[in-house]
Amino acid sequence: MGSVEIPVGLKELLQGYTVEVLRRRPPNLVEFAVQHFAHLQENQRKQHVKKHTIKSARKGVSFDTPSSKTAKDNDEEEEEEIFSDRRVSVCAEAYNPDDDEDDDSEPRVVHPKTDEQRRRLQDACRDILLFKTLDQEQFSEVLDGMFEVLVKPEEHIIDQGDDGDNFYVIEKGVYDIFVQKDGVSVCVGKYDNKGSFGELALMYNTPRAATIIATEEGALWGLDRATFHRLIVRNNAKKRRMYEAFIECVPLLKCLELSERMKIVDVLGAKAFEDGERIIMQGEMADCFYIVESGEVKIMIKSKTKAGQEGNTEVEVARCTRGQYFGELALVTNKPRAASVYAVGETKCLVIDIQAFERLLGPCKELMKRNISQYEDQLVALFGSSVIGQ
Ligand code: 1OR
Ligand code: 1OR
Repeated sequence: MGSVEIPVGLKELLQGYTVEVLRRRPPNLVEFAVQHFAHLQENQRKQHVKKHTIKSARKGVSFDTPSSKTAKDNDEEEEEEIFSDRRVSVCAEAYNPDDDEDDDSEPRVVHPKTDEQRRRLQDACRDILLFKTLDQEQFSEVLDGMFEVLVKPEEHIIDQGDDGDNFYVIEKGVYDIFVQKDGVSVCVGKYDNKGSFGELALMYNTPRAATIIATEEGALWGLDRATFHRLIVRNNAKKRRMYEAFIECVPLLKCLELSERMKIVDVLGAKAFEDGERIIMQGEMADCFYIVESGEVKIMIKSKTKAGQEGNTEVEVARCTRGQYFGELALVTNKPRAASVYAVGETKCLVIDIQAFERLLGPCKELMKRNISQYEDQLVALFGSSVIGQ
């Protein structure tokens, strides 16, 4: 018997329909299929019109893009994207969220919630960095679009290599992060009752970069791919415009490629602090890293008594201003925070979580370590050798 050739795009087309059915649970599957495929056809038509318009507009104009693809490559990529509803792997840098205007025609997804659910959801989302640069309306659309997911011990929430479906915010539970290294699955970190994951595959149209497994019973809030695109990925275009110039002049980040610096912008959050507000507390466990965007911070260390015990008075040891960073020491050494940090006047910082720090700031670690060795010299000069190794 001859082999049957599966047409390109068929699998993704049927998968897309199945995902929508599971997500929306329509009462009539046939009627829903008619609507779903009619909507897809309409989007394809619009994409063709838009892409041809863009292509004609590009003629005679030169764009400085990070990728050096030929016109033929680009044409092929566009065809592929149209066929597979953008789920094939498309080069991260080539993807421009600004092009995503069609997303506005997507129906707004609302998962009804009780008051109690909404309160829990709001608590879980309060410190999520990806939501920090959204305006009020976008944020409330994100909350509307989220749905509760209860998980069991050892459940795989995400498997490395899969296509991305949802982004997740943690309400509770501990989740291990595994990454394949030389064919072996290695635990590279964990989320402990806070944070979020699953943004990378949705942002860059890439396969899942890690496996996430629940170690105990837990609760998550999911956000579907289309809503994540419409609200978060499109907001990233604005973020890149807002922070590009600033990020370019942060000395620490000079050791990264431009595309890597832009990936930092995609996942960072911005936080504002009032005069005197404590940003970091000495002795606490660390989960993020900071760059001062405006204002100033002071670094205070509790002096130690001769017996090696912590004293009550704090001594100012350093200040950081625009473009300087702090909060790296605990992440690099895996120890509690070595100092407290306070805002001096109104201060704004860019914040990067520990997973993004590990993933993206590797090339800057040597420079950080050199600076850390200077802290140690000064610490000994100020307090004597008893404080080292705290
Ligand atoms: P995703 O959509 O690729 C897996 O699905 C998620 O795991 C990913 O998004 C991140 O949100 C999250 N490298 C890649 N992804 C990571 C990592 C990670 N940690 C968490 N995720 N590294 C570990 C850093 C502690 C780098 C490993 C070399
Ligand atoms: P962290 O994660 O330990 C506190 O949180 C941060 O303060 C720390 O990372 C550094 O980024 C920052 N000694 C210890 N921490 C310092 C120091 C410092 N300066 C800045 N930080 N010293 C000052 C050296 C000029 C040595 C103290 C005498």
